Amino acid sequence: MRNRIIQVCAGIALAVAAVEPSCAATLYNGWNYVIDSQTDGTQRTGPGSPAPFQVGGSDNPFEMYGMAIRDDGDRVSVAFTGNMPLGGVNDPWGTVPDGNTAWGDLFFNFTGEDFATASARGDLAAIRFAGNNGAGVNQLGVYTNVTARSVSVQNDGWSSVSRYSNGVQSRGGNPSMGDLAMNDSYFGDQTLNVINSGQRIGDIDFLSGLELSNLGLDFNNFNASGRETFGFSFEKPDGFIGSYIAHIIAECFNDGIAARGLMTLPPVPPPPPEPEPPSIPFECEPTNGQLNPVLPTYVDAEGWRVFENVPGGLWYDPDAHMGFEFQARGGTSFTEIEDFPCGISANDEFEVFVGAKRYGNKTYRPGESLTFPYPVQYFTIQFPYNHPRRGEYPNPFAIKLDFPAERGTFSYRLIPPVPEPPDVPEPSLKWGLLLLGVLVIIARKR
Ligand SMILES: [Ca+2]
Ligand SMILES: [Ca+2]
Ligand SMILES: [Ca+2]
Repeated sequence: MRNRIIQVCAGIALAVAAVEPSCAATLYNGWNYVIDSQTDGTQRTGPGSPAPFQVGGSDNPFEMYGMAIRDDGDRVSVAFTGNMPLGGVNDPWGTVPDGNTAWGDLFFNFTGEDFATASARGDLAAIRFAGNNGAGVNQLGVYTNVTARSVSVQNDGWSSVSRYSNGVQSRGGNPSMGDLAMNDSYFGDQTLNVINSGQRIGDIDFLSGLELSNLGLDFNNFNASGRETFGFSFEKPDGFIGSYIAHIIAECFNDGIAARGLMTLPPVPPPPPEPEPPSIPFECEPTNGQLNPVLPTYVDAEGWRVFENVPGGLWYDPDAHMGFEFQARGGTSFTEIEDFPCGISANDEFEVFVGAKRYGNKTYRPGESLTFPYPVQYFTIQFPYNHPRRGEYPNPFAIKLDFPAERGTFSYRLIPPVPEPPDVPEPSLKWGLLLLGVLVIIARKR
Protein backbone atom coordinates (compact mmCIF):
# COMPACT_ATOMS: atom_id res chain seq x y z
CA MET A 1 0.00 0.00 0.00
CA ARG A 2 2.93 2.34 0.45
CA ASN A 3 2.87 3.39 -3.18
CA ARG A 4 -0.81 4.14 -3.24
CA ILE A 5 -2.93 6.89 -1.78
CA ILE A 6 -4.30 5.77 1.56
CA GLN A 7 -6.84 8.52 1.84
CA VAL A 8 -7.68 10.92 -0.94
CA CYS A 9 -8.13 14.56 -0.08
CA ALA A 10 -11.55 15.93 -0.86
CA GLY A 11 -10.19 18.52 -3.26
CA ILE A 12 -8.84 21.79 -2.01
CA ALA A 13 -10.40 23.36 1.00
CA LEU A 14 -12.82 25.71 -0.72
CA ALA A 15 -15.85 23.56 -0.07
CA VAL A 16 -14.98 22.74 3.52
CA ALA A 17 -16.63 24.42 6.47
CA ALA A 18 -14.68 27.36 7.79
CA VAL A 19 -13.27 25.79 10.95
CA GLU A 20 -12.75 22.26 9.63
CA PRO A 21 -9.32 20.92 8.69
CA SER A 22 -9.03 20.90 4.93
CA CYS A 23 -7.66 17.39 4.58
CA ALA A 24 -6.50 14.58 6.84
CA ALA A 25 -2.86 13.54 6.38
CA THR A 26 -2.48 11.19 3.45
CA LEU A 27 0.27 8.65 2.85
CA TYR A 28 1.41 8.59 -0.76
CA ASN A 29 4.71 7.29 -2.13
CA GLY A 30 6.20 7.15 1.35
CA TRP A 31 5.35 10.75 2.29
CA ASN A 32 2.66 11.79 4.72
CA TYR A 33 0.98 14.78 3.07
CA VAL A 34 -1.13 17.45 4.68
CA ILE A 35 -2.79 19.89 2.30
CA ASP A 36 -3.70 23.33 3.58
CA SER A 37 -6.43 25.73 2.57
CA GLN A 38 -5.38 27.88 -0.39
CA THR A 39 -7.47 30.76 0.91
CA ASP A 40 -6.03 31.39 4.35
CA GLY A 41 -2.79 33.23 3.70
CA THR A 42 -3.11 36.93 4.56
CA GLN A 43 -1.11 39.71 2.90
CA ARG A 44 -1.00 43.42 3.67
CA THR A 45 -1.93 45.34 0.53
CA GLY A 46 -1.07 48.87 1.63
CA PRO A 47 0.30 51.05 4.44
CA GLY A 48 -1.65 52.29 7.43
CA SER A 49 -3.67 50.92 10.30
CA PRO A 50 -5.88 48.99 10.40
CA ALA A 51 -3.94 47.19 7.70
CA PRO A 52 -5.68 46.59 4.41
CA PHE A 53 -5.15 42.94 3.46
CA GLN A 54 -6.12 40.22 1.05
CA VAL A 55 -6.66 36.51 1.59
CA GLY A 56 -5.38 33.77 -0.74
CA GLY A 57 -4.40 34.38 -4.30
CA SER A 58 -1.60 32.91 -6.39
CA ASP A 59 0.30 36.22 -5.98
CA ASN A 60 0.01 36.08 -2.18
CA PRO A 61 3.56 35.29 -0.94
CA PHE A 62 2.30 34.06 2.46
CA GLU A 63 -0.03 31.39 1.14
CA MET A 64 1.03 27.88 2.24
CA TYR A 65 -0.32 24.94 0.25
CA GLY A 66 1.08 21.82 1.81
CA MET A 67 3.61 20.00 3.94
CA ALA A 68 4.90 16.45 3.66
CA ILE A 69 6.86 14.36 6.14
CA ARG A 70 8.70 11.19 5.31
CA ASP A 71 9.83 8.70 7.97
CA ASP A 72 12.57 6.36 6.75
CA GLY A 73 13.19 4.83 10.14
CA ASP A 74 16.52 6.42 10.97
CA ARG A 75 15.98 9.62 8.96
CA VAL A 76 13.15 12.13 8.63
CA SER A 77 12.55 14.34 5.59
CA VAL A 78 10.24 17.36 5.46
CA ALA A 79 9.03 19.37 2.45
CA PHE A 80 6.90 22.49 2.12
CA THR A 81 5.09 23.97 -0.83
CA GLY A 82 3.53 27.39 -1.10
CA ASN A 83 4.36 30.86 -2.35
CA MET A 84 6.79 31.82 0.41
CA PRO A 85 10.51 31.51 -0.48
CA LEU A 86 12.91 29.91 1.98
CA GLY A 87 14.41 33.38 2.56
CA GLY A 88 11.07 34.89 3.54
CA VAL A 89 9.29 38.00 2.16
CA ASN A 90 10.72 41.51 2.21
CA ASP A 91 8.37 44.14 3.62
CA PRO A 92 7.42 46.83 1.06
CA TRP A 93 5.45 48.95 3.57
CA GLY A 94 8.07 49.70 6.19
CA THR A 95 6.08 48.05 8.96
CA VAL A 96 8.48 45.21 9.86
CA PRO A 97 11.51 46.36 11.89
CA ASP A 98 13.97 43.86 10.36
CA GLY A 99 12.44 44.37 6.89
CA ASN A 100 11.67 40.70 6.34
CA THR A 101 8.92 38.31 7.28
CA ALA A 102 10.48 34.83 7.50
CA TRP A 103 9.36 31.27 8.01
CA GLY A 104 8.90 30.31 11.63
CA ASP A 105 10.39 27.09 13.03
CA LEU A 106 8.95 23.60 12.52
CA PHE A 107 7.78 22.16 15.83
CA PHE A 108 7.31 18.49 16.71
CA ASN A 109 5.28 17.59 19.78
CA PHE A 110 5.31 13.93 20.83
CA THR A 111 3.99 14.55 24.35
CA GLY A 112 0.24 14.39 23.71
CA GLU A 113 -0.04 17.72 25.56
CA ASP A 114 -1.32 20.88 23.89
CA PHE A 115 1.31 23.11 22.36
CA ALA A 116 1.49 25.77 25.09
CA THR A 117 1.77 23.14 27.85
CA ALA A 118 4.52 21.20 26.08
CA SER A 119 6.31 24.48 25.38
CA ALA A 120 6.10 25.63 28.99
CA ARG A 121 7.65 22.31 30.08
CA GLY A 122 10.39 22.51 27.48
CA ASP A 123 9.22 19.23 25.98
CA LEU A 124 9.03 20.25 22.31
CA ALA A 125 11.41 19.41 19.52
CA ALA A 126 11.94 21.86 16.68
CA ILE A 127 13.77 22.22 13.41
CA ARG A 128 15.30 25.60 12.65
CA PHE A 129 15.67 25.81 8.86
CA ALA A 130 15.09 29.56 8.26
CA GLY A 131 18.12 31.41 9.62
CA ASN A 132 16.55 34.89 9.38
CA ASN A 133 13.63 34.44 11.76
CA GLY A 134 13.45 35.84 15.27
CA ALA A 135 14.14 32.64 17.20
CA GLY A 136 16.04 32.69 20.47
CA VAL A 137 18.67 30.34 19.03
CA ASN A 138 20.96 31.00 16.09
CA GLN A 139 22.19 27.90 14.32
CA LEU A 140 20.09 25.90 11.92
CA GLY A 141 19.51 22.35 13.10
CA VAL A 142 17.50 19.97 15.23
CA TYR A 143 16.63 21.11 18.74
CA THR A 144 15.15 19.34 21.75
CA ASN A 145 14.02 20.61 25.16
CA VAL A 146 12.45 23.44 23.24
CA THR A 147 10.24 26.28 24.43
CA ALA A 148 8.42 28.46 21.91
CA ARG A 149 7.64 32.18 21.64
CA SER A 150 5.72 34.47 19.33
CA VAL A 151 7.25 37.01 16.97
CA SER A 152 4.00 37.75 15.13
CA VAL A 153 3.38 41.30 16.22
CA GLN A 154 6.91 42.56 15.48
CA ASN A 155 6.49 41.10 11.97
CA ASP A 156 3.32 43.06 11.22
CA GLY A 157 1.29 39.95 12.00
CA TRP A 158 -1.68 38.71 13.97
CA SER A 159 -1.69 38.97 17.76
CA SER A 160 -4.01 35.98 18.32
CA VAL A 161 -5.37 32.92 16.53
CA SER A 162 -8.93 34.19 16.77
CA ARG A 163 -8.06 37.59 15.24
CA TYR A 164 -6.35 35.84 12.35
CA SER A 165 -9.23 33.40 11.88
CA ASN A 166 -11.86 36.13 11.98
CA GLY A 167 -9.79 38.21 9.56
CA VAL A 168 -9.57 35.38 7.03
CA GLN A 169 -13.28 34.64 7.24
CA SER A 170 -14.14 38.32 6.89
CA ARG A 171 -12.51 38.21 3.43
CA GLY A 172 -14.31 34.96 2.45
CA GLY A 173 -11.32 32.72 3.13
CA ASN A 174 -11.17 29.36 4.86
CA PRO A 175 -8.76 29.37 7.81
CA SER A 176 -7.12 25.99 8.29
CA MET A 177 -4.16 24.38 10.00
CA GLY A 178 -4.09 21.42 7.63
CA ASP A 179 -4.80 18.33 9.73
CA LEU A 180 -6.11 20.47 12.58
CA ALA A 181 -8.99 22.91 12.59
CA MET A 182 -7.97 26.52 12.98
CA ASN A 183 -9.83 26.68 16.30
CA ASP A 184 -8.37 23.39 17.59
CA SER A 185 -7.68 23.63 21.30
CA TYR A 186 -4.14 22.40 20.61
CA PHE A 187 -3.12 25.96 19.68
CA GLY A 188 -5.22 27.89 22.17
CA ASP A 189 -5.28 31.55 21.13
CA GLN A 190 -1.52 32.15 21.18
CA THR A 191 0.62 32.75 18.12
CA LEU A 192 3.79 30.96 19.30
CA ASN A 193 5.79 30.43 16.12
CA VAL A 194 9.57 30.31 16.71
CA ILE A 195 12.01 28.62 19.09
CA ASN A 196 12.54 30.53 22.30
CA SER A 197 15.12 28.16 23.81
CA GLY A 198 16.39 24.67 23.18
CA GLN A 199 19.32 22.32 22.96
CA ARG A 200 20.79 21.76 19.52
CA ILE A 201 21.39 18.05 18.88
CA GLY A 202 21.93 17.69 15.14
CA ASP A 203 22.22 19.15 11.66
CA ILE A 204 19.75 19.36 8.83
CA ASP A 205 20.58 18.76 5.17
CA PHE A 206 18.66 20.68 2.55
CA LEU A 207 17.35 18.55 -0.31
CA SER A 208 17.44 19.70 -3.92
CA GLY A 209 14.37 19.49 -6.12
CA LEU A 210 15.87 16.43 -7.78
CA GLU A 211 16.59 14.78 -4.44
CA LEU A 212 13.01 15.43 -3.28
CA SER A 213 11.70 14.04 -6.53
CA ASN A 214 13.92 10.96 -6.22
CA LEU A 215 12.44 10.42 -2.76
CA GLY A 216 9.00 10.36 -4.40
CA LEU A 217 7.76 13.80 -3.35
CA ASP A 218 4.80 14.81 -5.54
CA PHE A 219 2.58 17.70 -4.38
CA ASN A 220 1.09 17.82 -7.91
CA ASN A 221 -0.79 14.67 -7.03
CA PHE A 222 -2.88 16.81 -4.69
CA ASN A 223 -3.13 19.87 -6.97
CA ALA A 224 -1.14 21.63 -4.30
CA SER A 225 2.10 22.92 -5.80
CA GLY A 226 2.96 26.49 -4.85
CA ARG A 227 5.57 28.70 -6.49
CA GLU A 228 8.14 27.46 -3.97
CA THR A 229 8.84 23.88 -2.93
CA PHE A 230 11.80 22.98 -0.75
CA GLY A 231 12.77 20.49 1.91
CA PHE A 232 15.41 19.04 4.18
CA SER A 233 16.19 15.90 6.09
CA PHE A 234 17.76 15.08 9.43
CA GLU A 235 18.75 12.10 11.51
CA LYS A 236 15.79 11.01 13.57
CA PRO A 237 16.35 11.91 17.24
CA ASP A 238 15.77 9.28 19.92
CA GLY A 239 12.55 10.87 21.14
CA PHE A 240 10.84 10.80 17.72
CA ILE A 241 8.70 7.77 18.49
CA GLY A 242 4.91 7.53 18.46
CA SER A 243 2.19 9.90 17.40
CA TYR A 244 2.97 13.56 17.04
CA ILE A 245 1.67 16.91 15.88
CA ALA A 246 4.08 18.91 13.74
CA HIS A 247 3.38 22.45 12.60
CA ILE A 248 4.91 25.45 10.92
CA ILE A 249 3.67 29.04 11.08
CA ALA A 250 5.02 32.10 9.29
CA GLU A 251 6.71 34.76 11.44
CA CYS A 252 3.67 37.00 10.97
CA PHE A 253 1.11 34.25 11.63
CA ASN A 254 -0.21 34.96 8.11
CA ASP A 255 -0.55 31.23 7.44
CA GLY A 256 0.30 27.94 9.12
CA ILE A 257 -0.09 24.24 8.66
CA ALA A 258 -0.09 21.27 11.04
CA ALA A 259 0.24 17.53 10.50
CA ARG A 260 -0.76 14.61 12.65
CA GLY A 261 1.58 11.67 12.18
CA LEU A 262 3.17 8.59 13.64
CA MET A 263 6.84 7.69 13.75
CA THR A 264 8.09 4.18 14.27
CA LEU A 265 11.32 2.60 15.42
CA PRO A 266 13.72 1.61 12.63
CA PRO A 267 12.82 -1.91 11.59
CA VAL A 268 14.96 -4.58 13.23
CA PRO A 269 16.47 -6.81 10.54
CA PRO A 270 15.25 -10.40 10.91
CA PRO A 271 17.87 -12.88 12.12
CA PRO A 272 19.51 -14.84 9.33
CA PRO A 273 17.62 -18.05 8.61
CA GLU A 274 18.93 -21.19 10.26
CA PRO A 275 20.72 -23.30 7.65
CA GLU A 276 18.59 -26.26 6.66
CA PRO A 277 20.15 -29.50 7.85
CA PRO A 278 21.39 -31.40 4.81
CA SER A 279 18.92 -34.00 3.63
CA ILE A 280 20.52 -37.39 4.20
CA PRO A 281 18.96 -40.19 2.15
CA PHE A 282 17.76 -42.99 4.35
CA GLU A 283 19.98 -46.01 3.90
CA CYS A 284 19.04 -49.60 4.62
CA GLU A 285 19.66 -53.09 3.37
CA PRO A 286 16.90 -55.63 2.75
CA THR A 287 17.04 -58.38 5.39
CA ASN A 288 17.16 -62.04 4.55
CA GLY A 289 13.60 -62.31 5.79
CA GLN A 290 12.40 -59.65 3.34
CA LEU A 291 14.24 -61.26 0.44
CA ASN A 292 12.95 -64.75 1.34
CA PRO A 293 9.49 -64.18 2.80
CA VAL A 294 6.77 -66.67 3.51
CA LEU A 295 4.52 -66.93 0.43
CA PRO A 296 0.72 -66.99 0.58
CA THR A 297 -1.01 -70.33 0.97
CA TYR A 298 -3.52 -69.35 -1.72
CA VAL A 299 -5.28 -66.35 -3.30
CA ASP A 300 -9.03 -66.30 -2.80
CA ALA A 301 -11.70 -65.06 -5.21
CA GLU A 302 -11.73 -61.56 -3.71
CA GLY A 303 -8.00 -61.08 -4.24
CA TRP A 304 -7.06 -61.87 -0.66
CA ARG A 305 -3.72 -63.62 -0.48
CA VAL A 306 -4.24 -66.03 2.41
CA PHE A 307 -1.48 -67.19 4.75
CA GLU A 308 -2.87 -70.19 6.57
CA ASN A 309 -1.49 -71.36 9.89
CA VAL A 310 1.88 -69.66 9.44
CA PRO A 311 4.36 -69.07 12.28
CA GLY A 312 4.53 -65.60 13.84
CA GLY A 313 7.63 -63.42 13.66
CA LEU A 314 8.36 -64.02 9.96
CA TRP A 315 8.31 -61.93 6.78
CA TYR A 316 5.25 -62.28 4.53
CA ASP A 317 5.22 -61.29 0.90
CA PRO A 318 2.73 -59.00 -0.73
CA ASP A 319 3.58 -57.16 -4.01
CA ALA A 320 4.73 -53.56 -4.01
CA HIS A 321 1.87 -51.16 -4.41
CA MET A 322 0.51 -47.99 -2.87
CA GLY A 323 -0.82 -50.01 0.02
CA PHE A 324 -2.11 -53.26 1.38
CA GLU A 325 -4.86 -54.23 3.74
CA PHE A 326 -4.28 -57.04 6.20
CA GLN A 327 -7.16 -59.08 7.58
CA ALA A 328 -6.75 -61.62 10.35
CA ARG A 329 -8.68 -64.86 9.95
CA GLY A 330 -9.81 -67.78 12.07
CA GLY A 331 -9.39 -66.13 15.46
CA THR A 332 -5.94 -64.74 14.72
CA SER A 333 -5.09 -61.11 15.45
CA PHE A 334 -2.06 -58.95 14.88
CA THR A 335 0.01 -57.77 17.83
CA GLU A 336 3.03 -56.24 16.18
CA ILE A 337 4.61 -55.18 12.92
CA GLU A 338 8.12 -56.17 13.78
CA ASP A 339 9.85 -54.59 10.80
CA PHE A 340 9.24 -52.72 7.55
CA PRO A 341 10.76 -53.55 4.17
CA CYS A 342 13.69 -51.69 2.70
CA GLY A 343 13.87 -50.01 -0.70
CA ILE A 344 10.17 -50.14 -1.46
CA SER A 345 8.50 -46.82 -0.69
CA ALA A 346 9.54 -43.21 -1.23
CA ASN A 347 12.32 -42.54 1.26
CA ASP A 348 11.43 -45.88 2.87
CA GLU A 349 8.50 -44.37 4.78
CA PHE A 350 5.29 -46.23 5.57
CA GLU A 351 2.07 -45.19 7.21
CA VAL A 352 -0.05 -47.65 9.17
CA PHE A 353 -3.80 -47.20 9.55
CA VAL A 354 -6.08 -49.03 11.96
CA GLY A 355 -9.47 -48.29 10.44
CA ALA A 356 -9.40 -44.68 9.28
CA LYS A 357 -6.95 -43.61 12.01
CA ARG A 358 -3.29 -43.22 11.19
CA TYR A 359 -1.41 -45.18 13.79
CA GLY A 360 1.20 -43.46 15.94
CA ASN A 361 0.83 -40.14 14.04
CA LYS A 362 4.15 -40.85 12.33
CA THR A 363 5.73 -42.71 9.48
CA TYR A 364 7.70 -45.93 9.98
CA ARG A 365 10.93 -47.01 8.39
CA PRO A 366 12.86 -50.23 8.01
CA GLY A 367 14.33 -51.24 11.33
CA GLU A 368 11.38 -49.78 13.25
CA SER A 369 8.59 -51.79 14.78
CA LEU A 370 5.07 -51.04 15.82
CA THR A 371 3.32 -52.80 18.70
CA PHE A 372 -0.43 -52.36 18.60
CA PRO A 373 -1.83 -51.31 22.00
CA TYR A 374 -4.26 -54.23 21.69
CA PRO A 375 -4.38 -57.03 19.11
CA VAL A 376 -6.13 -55.84 15.94
CA GLN A 377 -7.99 -57.82 13.31
CA TYR A 378 -7.34 -55.44 10.45
CA PHE A 379 -4.87 -52.74 9.42
CA THR A 380 -3.50 -51.14 6.28
CA ILE A 381 -0.02 -50.09 5.29
CA GLN A 382 0.18 -47.23 2.82
CA PHE A 383 3.10 -45.61 1.02
CA PRO A 384 3.62 -43.47 -2.07
CA TYR A 385 2.69 -45.25 -5.24
CA ASN A 386 5.09 -43.31 -7.49
CA HIS A 387 8.10 -44.47 -5.68
CA PRO A 388 11.12 -42.76 -7.27
CA ARG A 389 13.45 -45.52 -6.15
CA ARG A 390 11.33 -48.45 -7.24
CA GLY A 391 13.37 -48.97 -10.34
CA GLU A 392 16.63 -48.68 -8.49
CA TYR A 393 15.65 -51.03 -5.69
CA PRO A 394 13.75 -53.93 -7.17
CA ASN A 395 13.28 -55.48 -3.76
CA PRO A 396 10.13 -57.42 -3.00
CA PHE A 397 7.68 -55.91 -0.55
CA ALA A 398 7.33 -58.11 2.46
CA ILE A 399 6.20 -57.43 5.96
CA LYS A 400 7.27 -58.92 9.30
CA LEU A 401 4.32 -59.62 11.56
CA ASP A 402 3.59 -61.25 14.88
CA PHE A 403 0.47 -62.70 16.46
CA PRO A 404 -0.60 -63.35 20.07
CA ALA A 405 -0.34 -67.09 19.52
CA GLU A 406 2.60 -68.95 18.14
CA ARG A 407 0.87 -69.31 14.79
CA GLY A 408 -1.89 -67.41 12.99
CA THR A 409 -3.97 -67.16 9.84
CA PHE A 410 -4.42 -63.93 7.93
CA SER A 411 -4.79 -62.56 4.47
CA TYR A 412 -3.80 -59.37 2.68
CA ARG A 413 -4.60 -57.76 -0.61
CA LEU A 414 -4.03 -54.55 -2.50
CA ILE A 415 -6.07 -51.66 -1.18
CA PRO A 416 -8.99 -51.40 -3.63
CA PRO A 417 -8.51 -48.47 -6.04
CA VAL A 418 -10.27 -45.17 -5.42
CA PRO A 419 -13.41 -44.94 -7.65
CA GLU A 420 -12.68 -43.14 -10.93
CA PRO A 421 -14.77 -40.41 -12.64
CA PRO A 422 -17.77 -41.73 -14.63
CA ASP A 423 -16.13 -41.55 -18.07
CA VAL A 424 -13.91 -44.55 -17.30
CA PRO A 425 -14.99 -48.18 -16.86
CA GLU A 426 -17.22 -48.90 -13.87
CA PRO A 427 -15.28 -49.48 -10.62
CA SER A 428 -16.47 -53.06 -10.36
CA LEU A 429 -15.27 -53.78 -13.89
CA LYS A 430 -12.02 -51.92 -13.27
CA TRP A 431 -11.48 -53.80 -10.00
CA GLY A 432 -12.17 -57.04 -11.83
CA LEU A 433 -9.62 -56.15 -14.52
CA LEU A 434 -7.04 -55.22 -11.91
CA LEU A 435 -7.64 -58.42 -9.98
CA LEU A 436 -7.29 -60.38 -13.18
CA GLY A 437 -4.02 -58.58 -13.86
CA VAL A 438 -2.73 -59.35 -10.39
CA LEU A 439 -3.64 -63.00 -10.76
CA VAL A 440 -1.88 -63.17 -14.12
CA ILE A 441 1.24 -61.64 -12.58
CA ILE A 442 1.08 -64.07 -9.68
CA ALA A 443 0.65 -66.96 -12.11
CA ARG A 444 3.74 -65.82 -13.99
CA LYS A 445 5.73 -65.46 -10.75
CA ARG A 446 4.99 -68.93 -9.58
CA1 LIG B 1 -2.70 28.15 3.22
CA1 LIG C 1 11.35 39.14 10.60
CA1 LIG D 1 -3.16 27.46 6.90
